[in-house]
Amino acid sequence: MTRTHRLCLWLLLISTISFAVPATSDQQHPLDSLTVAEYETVTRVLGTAGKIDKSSRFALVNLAQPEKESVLRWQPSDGIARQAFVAVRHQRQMYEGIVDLAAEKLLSWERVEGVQPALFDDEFVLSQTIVRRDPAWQEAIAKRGIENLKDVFCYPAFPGNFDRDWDVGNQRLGMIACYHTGSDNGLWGRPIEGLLAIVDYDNKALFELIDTGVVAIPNGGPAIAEPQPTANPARGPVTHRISTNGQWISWDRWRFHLGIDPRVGPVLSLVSFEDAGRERSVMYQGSVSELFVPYMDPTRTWYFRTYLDVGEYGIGASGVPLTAGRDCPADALMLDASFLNYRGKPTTTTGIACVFERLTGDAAWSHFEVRQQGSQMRRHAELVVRFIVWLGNYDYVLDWIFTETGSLKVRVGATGIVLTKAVASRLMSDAGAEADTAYARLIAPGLAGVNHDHFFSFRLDLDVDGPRNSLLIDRLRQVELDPADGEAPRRQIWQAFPAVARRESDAQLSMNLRQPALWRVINPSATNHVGNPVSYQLQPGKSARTLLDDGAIVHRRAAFTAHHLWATPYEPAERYAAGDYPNRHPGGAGLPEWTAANRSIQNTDIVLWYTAGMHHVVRAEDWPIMPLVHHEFELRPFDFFDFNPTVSESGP
Ligand SMILES: [Cu+2]
Repeated sequence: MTRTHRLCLWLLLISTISFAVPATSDQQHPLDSLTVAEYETVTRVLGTAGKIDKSSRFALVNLAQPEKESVLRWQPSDGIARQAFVAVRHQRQMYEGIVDLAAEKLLSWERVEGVQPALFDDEFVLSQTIVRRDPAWQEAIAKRGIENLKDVFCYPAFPGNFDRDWDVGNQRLGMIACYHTGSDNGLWGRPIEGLLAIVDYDNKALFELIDTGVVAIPNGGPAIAEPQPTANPARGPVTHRISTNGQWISWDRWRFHLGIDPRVGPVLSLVSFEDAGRERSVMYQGSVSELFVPYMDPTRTWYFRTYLDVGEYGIGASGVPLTAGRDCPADALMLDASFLNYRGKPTTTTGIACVFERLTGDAAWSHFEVRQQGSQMRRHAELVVRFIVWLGNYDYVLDWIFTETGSLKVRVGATGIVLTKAVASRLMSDAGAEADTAYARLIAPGLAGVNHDHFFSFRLDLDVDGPRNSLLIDRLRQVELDPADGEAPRRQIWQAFPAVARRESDAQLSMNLRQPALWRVINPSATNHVGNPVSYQLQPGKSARTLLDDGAIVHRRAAFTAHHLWATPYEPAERYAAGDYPNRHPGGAGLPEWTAANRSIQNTDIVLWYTAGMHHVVRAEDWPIMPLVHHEFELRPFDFFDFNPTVSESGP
């Protein structure tokens, strides 16, 4: 739940681990991630221009996206214009700027009014120190039988925006809930319930203390067995068919550029598939856009827990350092990435992502031919790009999966530890159990897992055989027939009724089993060998939709959850579904704001926004650690090829 290098801070608090020495490399492509040397240029330019001082906090520094047309036209002989986007909080004000890295020049610097950036690492530490030195909080802790403040660990969240009196002031406030660490069972199973400290980070003071009464601290849960020592093989040799060139990765007939952005994590760009000697474009850029995790407990110490993990914490720089042979196969290609931390110091995370090939044991296709009494099959091999983010109690495993059949799948696995609430009931037969579990389920004596959702929003800038695309919706509808008119006595069938989405409002769609539809990005100017427009289909997988009304206060900041699918005309500044600064935002930013003009999305460069959702009713088996729950969707070639693309290729 925290952002840049919170892992570092966490570890600083409880142990000591150091990160690898930053490495630099020459840029080879306009989309390459910023290097340590470039980050140093950013801080030097801002320092020279007098825009920052020691008190300044860097909220986000990443590659300023170069103009798309210039990237598409780019040749290695062109040279590379490099610019960094910078968001800095200085003297309680947010500023955004662009730094020209080659010229070492500040191109723009603007104040952004009334917004709050994601959590800074020092605020994570400040959350602990503000409460610990407050006498009222100390008294509340003592009342709960805790003698040693060192046994208390606190975790900050942001207050959201709920039309409270103090929501107007845009103060930088944190909501601090604490846990008792004094057992072997881990802190997440020992919440100090009924106590919430609201802290003012700017004034380094307690803003309000809410104490709704003592609840016994639960005894955690069964200890999680110590992991077996794992072999930690040196990197490589990479034995599969992956080849790399700078940040380019090629496998089978796929080729793409992979960067790790500090805010959204992996960004896959210029994704193409080689078809009969032609490199055919599938997607210009794809990445996570936002994660929304609202809890459904309306009580005073819980109601605000509606986390927007990308905008409130940032997930890219919080990627877990992965180990080959444990988080990824032993022969995986391990990738590093550098970020600028909140104080303007470059850091590098080694193994922040891995890339590997695997045989799934499934068939890409198979067939038994009766006339020859023989069968054929093609083994299913795929390439996985893996990134794992650590968000406090939860962990998300994000896999982008490429298949030989031309599909690109995205799989998000939720795991880690559920957010728990201490309750008086120890058994469901206890008198107060029904009330205690109105918004939760009892998962251990005195410990409840609170109902919540996970929504994963993805930004998918598909360019199917080029940028000029349309969204075609094939609606499958029941058709009544009159047997008297036909040759056969059939009375009902279903037919596909295709319609092109002309404007943004036509593309605000959700899954509906009774009224199914295929969502396809077509290129109206390119046809396959029988004259159908080439396309890629966005095939949703297991998903859920918000159960709350569009206008509900909880969802105003995350209105993108109102539909599974949105489509917008390409606009470089539109990157985050809940807006650039969803923290404390009154709501309506991002997709609802952009689509208010109901722009044309026909035969132009379009971007899809897809949200996979999950209602999480917590079960006993989710404790003490939650088995991975996967959500997946697929970008599937649909008339993109003239036939099954694996038929003409030899398999692995
Ligand atoms: Cu969950």
